[in-house]
Amino acid sequence: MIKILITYLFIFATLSVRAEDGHKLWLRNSNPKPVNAVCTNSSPMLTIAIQELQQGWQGEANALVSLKIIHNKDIFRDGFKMTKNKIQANTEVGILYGVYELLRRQQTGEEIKEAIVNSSYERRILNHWDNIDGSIERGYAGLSIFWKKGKDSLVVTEKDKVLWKEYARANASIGINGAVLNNVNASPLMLSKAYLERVKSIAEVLRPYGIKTYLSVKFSSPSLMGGLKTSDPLSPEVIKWWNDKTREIYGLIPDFGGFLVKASSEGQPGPQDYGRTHADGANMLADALQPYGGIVMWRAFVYSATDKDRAKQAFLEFKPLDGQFRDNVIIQVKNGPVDFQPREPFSPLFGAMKKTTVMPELQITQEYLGQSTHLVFLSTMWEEFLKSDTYQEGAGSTIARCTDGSIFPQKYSAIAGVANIGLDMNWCGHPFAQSNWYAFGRLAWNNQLTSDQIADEWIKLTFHQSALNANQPRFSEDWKMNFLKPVSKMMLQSREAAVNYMMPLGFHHLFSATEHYGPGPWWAPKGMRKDWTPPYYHKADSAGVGFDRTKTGSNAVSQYHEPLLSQLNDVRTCPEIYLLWFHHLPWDYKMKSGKTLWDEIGAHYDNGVKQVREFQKVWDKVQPYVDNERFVQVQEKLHQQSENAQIWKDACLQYFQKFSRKPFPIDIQGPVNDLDELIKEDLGKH
Ligand code: GCW
Repeated sequence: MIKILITYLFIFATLSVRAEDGHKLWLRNSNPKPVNAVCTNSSPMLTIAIQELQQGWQGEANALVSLKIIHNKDIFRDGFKMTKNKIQANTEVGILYGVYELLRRQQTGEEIKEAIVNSSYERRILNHWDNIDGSIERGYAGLSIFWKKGKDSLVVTEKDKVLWKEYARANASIGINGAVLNNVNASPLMLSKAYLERVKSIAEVLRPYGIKTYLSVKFSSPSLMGGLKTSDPLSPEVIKWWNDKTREIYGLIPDFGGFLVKASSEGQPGPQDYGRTHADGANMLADALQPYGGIVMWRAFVYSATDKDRAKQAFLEFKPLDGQFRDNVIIQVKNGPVDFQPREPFSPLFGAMKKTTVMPELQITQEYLGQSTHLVFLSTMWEEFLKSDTYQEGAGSTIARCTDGSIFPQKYSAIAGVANIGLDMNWCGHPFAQSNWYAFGRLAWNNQLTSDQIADEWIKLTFHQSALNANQPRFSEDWKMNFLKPVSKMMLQSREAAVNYMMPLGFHHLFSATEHYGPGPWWAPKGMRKDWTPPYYHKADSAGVGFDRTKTGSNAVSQYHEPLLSQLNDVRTCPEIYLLWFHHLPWDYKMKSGKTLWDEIGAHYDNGVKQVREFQKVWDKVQPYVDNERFVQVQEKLHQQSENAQIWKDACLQYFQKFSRKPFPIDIQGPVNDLDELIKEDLGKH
């Protein structure tokens, strides 16, 4: 009888690995223990803090937990002091963050000792590229959670509010405290009364979670919306228009964060249309926002043809303006000098703008990294970026330190990530894409965190199965060995794998068409801007391959600080991961491995394909530990990723072979796809 019962229990335990639609993200509070939470003050935000404790408490049953607003000068901004059962902060939002940290530590089994925890950046912001018709630029997880099409598009429903609340909670749980609600390619309608009313409703839901609302604005709004003859930033009527509009916005949303602006970039209007500089444009908006404490995030993603090398253009335009911006202007700079490629060296603007606040812009949505089909954990890419040494103020001037206020005196500090969130049930399309949202928040909070710590936390929070009885350890040794470890290893390798099968050794922008998904090193339609086509970037010819950005080439290296400049300039010291970014080299150039460049390129593509096949094996083995729904979803996506990786390899190697005229490297698997077929089918347009 007992045996039958045990068997029954065992079956039950196995079945209890329930189906999961992924909607709960990393917030899967299960079986909370009773807790007695008391707080000195009361407010909607503190009520949330208490509710969270009650819903997620995993500490001692019936513990007394005290939440207290204090004045402690070692706690900055929204930081907090934490012990096992006490959270103190100078602000309400500090208390909320302390609660989430305490719960996370309980849920992941991390040690909880007395500590003051402060954030690296003051502003930790998601940029949504959501259009007001509900579509999302570079969105791969369904339509917008904020905007929709149709005649009822501005009606705020209960369903909307529930979703916004879930969104706000997820963000707050990882410390994100700002959201830009619309695409940087902004519609002027965004600033109309009707849309601003909806923004107000969204802001009301986000506010108790400590999230400020921001908007992207179109620079020519005064003419397009206001009917003015010009949008010249120095024109008094334009200045007045923005002042009035800003006042109107703050009337609706008193804690409004400010504007994000894409100006004089990719066809968007900007101050240059009126013969003015970026500083003129940004300062005019900054002055309008200043009385209310708002900021302007002005993007440096510009590449008008001021130089033959697109990678140099943002620096050429912005560096001379250093010192000319108001102190509530932040220049938002993409991590790399070109555009969110699988791997780029950092943008030389970091550390070089010494009198201007600069914030990194990272891309969480995987525009160039397999979108919502490929499993790519971006944390390692961001960690590599944040730890890069600019040498601008001596060795150790990492990007993290140049941007978080450690090196330069600056009024604000900020970091942004382009969101990967949509209406899909699991928010991000790929179950593992949630880890990138999570990682962005965690790194924005603490830019010194390591990716293995982040992966470890995320896996524990996302895939933890509740124990059958309270005496079982939260994570069994078996689970850690056979699930946590292999899955974490797979995540940590995944970005390098993508670099290998897409564009290793400094290759960049080898995408077909403008979808930025599949390979197209050949793609160069007549009449297309050259710097939108792959041949511009790889420059393959019979002599070799790569973009010569050395002193004798485009001289992009000169935008970096010594000793990095010389290191990148010299082919013998340039890190091989950036080799073809900075050098044009013969196909039989000798690599550190002893292989020729051609063979080494082949080895990387081949390795990338093998790595993904390895991921498939890892995932197949962890089946007993995952609910069926997520298991199958990831399995199918890995299958597609594996096929795609093969296509990338076959396409790129066979294409470059036409220039190298060398045999396929003998120690790698030969192509299985025909190049002409691949060109015809064009995975880019998937
Ligand atoms: O990465 C590129 C994208 C565009 C995007 C642009 C930008 C919002 O391909 O879709 O537009 O960058 O960052 O402004």
